[in-house]
Amino acid sequence: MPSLFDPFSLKGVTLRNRIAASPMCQYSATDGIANIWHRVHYTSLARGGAGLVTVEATAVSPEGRITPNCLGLWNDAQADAFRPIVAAIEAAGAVPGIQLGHAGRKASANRPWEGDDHIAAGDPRGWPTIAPSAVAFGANLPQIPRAMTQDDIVRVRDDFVAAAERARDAGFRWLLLHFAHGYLAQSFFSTYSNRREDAYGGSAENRGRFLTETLAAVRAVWPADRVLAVRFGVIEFDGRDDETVAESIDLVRRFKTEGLDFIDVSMGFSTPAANIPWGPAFLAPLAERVRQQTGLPGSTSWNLGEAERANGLIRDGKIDVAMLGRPLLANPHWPYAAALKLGIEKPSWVLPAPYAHWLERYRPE
Ligand code: 536
Repeated sequence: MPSLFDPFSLKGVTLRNRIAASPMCQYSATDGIANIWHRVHYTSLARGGAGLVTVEATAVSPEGRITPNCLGLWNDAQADAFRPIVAAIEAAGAVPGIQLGHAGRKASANRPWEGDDHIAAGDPRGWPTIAPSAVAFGANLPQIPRAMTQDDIVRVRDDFVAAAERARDAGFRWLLLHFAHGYLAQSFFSTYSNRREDAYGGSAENRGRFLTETLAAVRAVWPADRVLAVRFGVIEFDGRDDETVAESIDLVRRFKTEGLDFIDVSMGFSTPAANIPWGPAFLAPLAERVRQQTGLPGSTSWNLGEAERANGLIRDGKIDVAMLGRPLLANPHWPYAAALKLGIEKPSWVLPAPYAHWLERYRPE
């Protein structure tokens, strides 16, 4: 079995190791355009040694942003702003990836450090939200969304396709569709948010239809030699998990039929009533199950950020890639520190030659 520091190849893409920077919202853009902060942030993650650097949830349309400060990819100015970031990630030896999403009923929110709630009605910074049904998330996100028409469904699917084309042309090599965390795609799948009586609601197959159609449409424009991945919330931790997980695994099998290359296992966040059993690598057993029952390579995240733990998950064949978020914010150089902890003698496995050469005979205290 491979270790955390063995390369990972899928389609025409090779990661130098199994450490991926998870997409992490910076909420720092104006008009959805990446700026110097994003350049610093993503360059740091790549420079620190991760194999894959995934740009944060990027909205496929203005109304699909979580906050007014989210990145977007619905126009060419936004696409152009990503080009130097793609180049910087590659120059530092990592593969550039991007997550595309639509926030659905969780859109039009204040930043986490400015309330994490819906922007108040009447505030010109906010906007009307859309979702499969006119049901609010509740708690801090009380805005009632407008139920999407069939035309809306086609338009949002086409927005995903147009954004994927721009991501392709900007040079991203790993595309991660955001089908998790209670945002639009997840909200089609979840019965908490989907009360539709047409072909997009009701049975698990119908609730999965928007997701499979969007995936298939994106696959048609996403090059065959690049990776198409989905982050999917396969569990809610709401006491109904046996049924949810079984339905989710069925749906991931359909994703595979439509051309999915890689599954990133996450949570639904569809209800404020969830009771999440936070703990070290608590989603890894589920990721292993999804990986085994679908035959797709996969990853998960959440509390993997200890070298022996992350390495053990790869060694045991539970996951193929470890998605790290907060550990890389705390220390972008986590990969090098992890390599030293795991006794890897050659820094050139982790870092490019201009650094590795000098670090060959130097060990930080
Ligand atoms: C989950 N989050 C996921 C987000 C943005 C906000 C936070 C997303 O998918 N865009 C999260 C919860 C707790 C800690 C870290 C991340």
